[in-house]
Amino acid sequence: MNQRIDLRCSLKRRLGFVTLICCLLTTPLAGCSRNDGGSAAAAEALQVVVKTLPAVPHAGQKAEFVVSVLEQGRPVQEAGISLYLEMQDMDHGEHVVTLHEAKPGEYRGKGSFPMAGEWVAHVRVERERGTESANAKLVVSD
Ligand SMILES: [Cu+2]
Repeated sequence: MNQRIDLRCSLKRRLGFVTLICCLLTTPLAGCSRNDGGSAAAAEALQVVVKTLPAVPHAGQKAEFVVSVLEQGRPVQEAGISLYLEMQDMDHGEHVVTLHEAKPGEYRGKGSFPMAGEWVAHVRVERERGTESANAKLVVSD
């Protein structure tokens, strides 16, 4: 048990910088047409922070993604979180990384980038009320 906690701590210390704090775009799913005047709640901003390990991922190598999702300072739990990785100025298609909730409001998963350069991670946050997304810019090295 202790060992496991130690492992987590050291992992955290080696974690890269905060790549981005993004504000949300609230885009409720088309199928979810609740139009009951609850628009204030729907317009609340999510705080999405994307970190990578290593801090600057290498092209062609696995990187770990750690995405924290907060709403009004509270962790957003049991959401479906996925990343769509897209190269900024080039079409490499879409690389989807599905994350799992490692602890409340913190989602992790692994993926890789085929090429060095500037990338955008589109973070999708799926909940019952709809899907929201945020974008984070990432730099990938050789
Ligand atoms: Cu490219």
